[in-house]
Order: sequence, then C-alpha cells, then structure tokens
Amino acid sequence: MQIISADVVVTSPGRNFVTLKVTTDEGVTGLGDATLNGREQAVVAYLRDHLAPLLIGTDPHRVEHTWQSLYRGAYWRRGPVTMAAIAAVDMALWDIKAKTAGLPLYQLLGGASRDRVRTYGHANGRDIPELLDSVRARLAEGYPAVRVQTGVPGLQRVYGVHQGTAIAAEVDGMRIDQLARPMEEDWDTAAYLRHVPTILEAVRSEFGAELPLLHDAHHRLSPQEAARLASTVERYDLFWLEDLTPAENQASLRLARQHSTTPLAIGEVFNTVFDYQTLIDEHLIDYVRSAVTHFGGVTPLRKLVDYAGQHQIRTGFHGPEDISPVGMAAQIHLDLAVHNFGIQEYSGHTELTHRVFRHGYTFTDGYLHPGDLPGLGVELDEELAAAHPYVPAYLPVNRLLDGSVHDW
Ligand code: EZ4
Ligand code: CO
Repeated sequence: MQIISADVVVTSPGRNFVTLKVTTDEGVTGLGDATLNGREQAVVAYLRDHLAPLLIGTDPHRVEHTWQSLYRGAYWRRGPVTMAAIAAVDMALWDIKAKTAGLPLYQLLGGASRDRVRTYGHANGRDIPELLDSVRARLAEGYPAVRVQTGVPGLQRVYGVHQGTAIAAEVDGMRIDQLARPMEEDWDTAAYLRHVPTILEAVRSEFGAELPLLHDAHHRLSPQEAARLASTVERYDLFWLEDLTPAENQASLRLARQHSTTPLAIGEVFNTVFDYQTLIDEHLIDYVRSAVTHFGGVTPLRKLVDYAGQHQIRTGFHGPEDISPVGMAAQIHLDLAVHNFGIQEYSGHTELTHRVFRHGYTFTDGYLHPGDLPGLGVELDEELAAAHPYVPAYLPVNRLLDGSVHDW
C-alpha cells in the first residue's frame, strides 16, 4: 500500500479546525487533527508545504518509522506547530492501519481496559449563583465530574467565564474564536486567590462532598502563589487543580507539591515527553493533560502514558472544543485502551461540527465510548466543510490592572 495524496482541509463550523486527509492507492483514507487554536494556518503550511510531499509514495503501515522520520528528520524538533502537524500524520496512519485491519483503533492499542470513559464538563458563571446554575446544567446532562470557574469580583473578563453555554463562548455578541484581534482579559492574582475558596465552599455546600470537582488556574501563578492555592483549597477535596504555574518551568511545581496533597494536573500546552520529565520523575503531578493533537499523535502519547503509569500518574487528556472530533476520537480510543486512564475532559461540539465530522464515538450519561467502526470512526463531509471556510481567530491575551501582559 502507498500513500498517493495528503490534503489539508480547513473548516470553521463554529470554530476553525485543521484536518489532514491521507489517501492510499488502495482507496483507504485516514484522517488526522492538526488544529492549533489561534495559529491554524501555520500548521496548514507546515503540512501542505513540508510534510505532504514527503508522504507521497510511502507505506502508510510504517507508523512508528514515519513518526521518527518526521520528528528526527526535521532537525528542528518539538514546538506546537511541528508537533500538531506530525500528530495529524500519525493519527491518519493509525486510522488507515485500523481500517485496513477492519478493527476500531482501540483494538490495535491492546483492546479495551474498561467499558466506558468517564468525563468531566465545564461549569462557569460570572458569579457564584450563575456558577451553581451551570453546575446543575452539567449534572442534568449526565456529567459525573465538573470543572468550576467563575468571574473574580473587580475583574471584567476572566478565563473560563463565557456568556451563554460552555460551547458558544461569546463576547459582546461575537464568538471569541471569531474575533479578528485577540480579546483582552484582565487579571489580579491577589483577588483571584481570595475568591477561589469561596467558590469551592459554595459549590460543596450546594452539591455535597461526593461530586468530583476540578479547577483550572491556567498557568497564572508564581510557585509561592501556587503553593498557597493548593494548600488553601485542600479541604475542598478537589479531583485536581490544573495548570497552576506557567508550564515551561517544571521545577515551579515543587513548592506546591511540598505544601499540599491536592492532586495536580498539567500539560495541555506540552508537546513532548521532555516537557514532563522532571514532573514525572519527581512525582510532582498526578495527571498528564496532553491531547493527541498537540503531542505529536497517538504514537508518542501512548509512550508518555506508559511512562507516567510507572509513577502511578494517570491520564486526563485535554478535550476542549478546539480539539476536533478527529482528535477527540483518537484520544477516546486511547482512553478506553490504556490501563492508567483517569478522566477525559469533554466539552462537546456544535451540531454543525458533528455533521461536518460524522463520528462513531458516543457520549451517554457522562461517559464516552469510541464505537466499533473500523479506524478512528470519523468521516469528513468535505462539501459541508468547504461551505464553512476559515475565519481569522485569536485566543485572548491577559493583562494585569496596570496594562502589562500576564500569562494566559
Ligand atoms: O483554554 O483549549 O482545560 N482546558 C483549557 C482550554 C484552553 C483552550 C485553548 O485553546 O484550558 O479551554
Ligand atoms: Co486547561
């Protein structure tokens, strides 16, 4: 079998998605997700101009070899653009291999280790009453666990607080992913640190001790602030506290670890195992947060999960709306197969997105299942995709009250 074409499709059925479609001389095709929120076109160029020509004429079954060739052969290793592009190729080749075998991908990854995949959903509100309503809505949808984020008194716009639903993130009547310039958020760490315990107190007293709760600090804290937050919220028994500090400096989580038993999760912006090395070797975290799409594909993420498992660290793959259904499918197959699964973030997609990417995975009573279609189990409706072309979009930027830029 030979690859005869590798085409990139950009579509925006509510937000932008970048998809690689690999076609073989035997007519079998594979899909890969290469969506890098706010930098989509850089990955398109990487795939179209640099990787697609290298794939033509190669054997799609050589998944590991192709991955190593693209990773090592570039000389310029790592980085989100490179790794999202390689991820799309890797997913597409696994898709082809599993379709050719006539098996759902999870069967090639060792088969199911569990019957279904536990998820958590997002609850958010400008204030606590709005947040409590949002938690109620997620529970009514069946979510067994909920991430809670609210506005902070005195601040206008804060991470995770959307008007409308968790899916339709709007600002001033426009979707945040369709603003031609980055939206501005404001930030005051002291106000945030004062506020978080009051949110958790309110949620615990409304919903009781048993509901698994998560919270995302979105890389905004110093090591000392991170340690303070992790210890202050310890009594609320979080499922995890996410992205306490900027992710580049792995050592910055040591202080939080020394001062608290609150479980810690990080990694949605990481793109290789080397970003995790200190965190895993020193047991500084409890969950790895990478997505298949941003970590170079199924091949390296599976290796990370095995390495993490040797340290009793579990998975909590990144699953916001900006992972396309192709990327979601790939990680749901992994979720079902790996032993040390923890939880899967799942925000769902717009109805139109589900039509552009028809998929076999299901979300029932808060649990995902990859389905039993051969391959990833996703088909791209290219006509519908073409009817919803790319829309220029940026993620927000975050400023302190004096106007200087802060971590986002
Ligand atoms: O802000 O995916 O845990 N989830 C998150 C996400 C990220 C977006 C950035 O593209 O932090 O919502
Ligand atoms: Co996050």
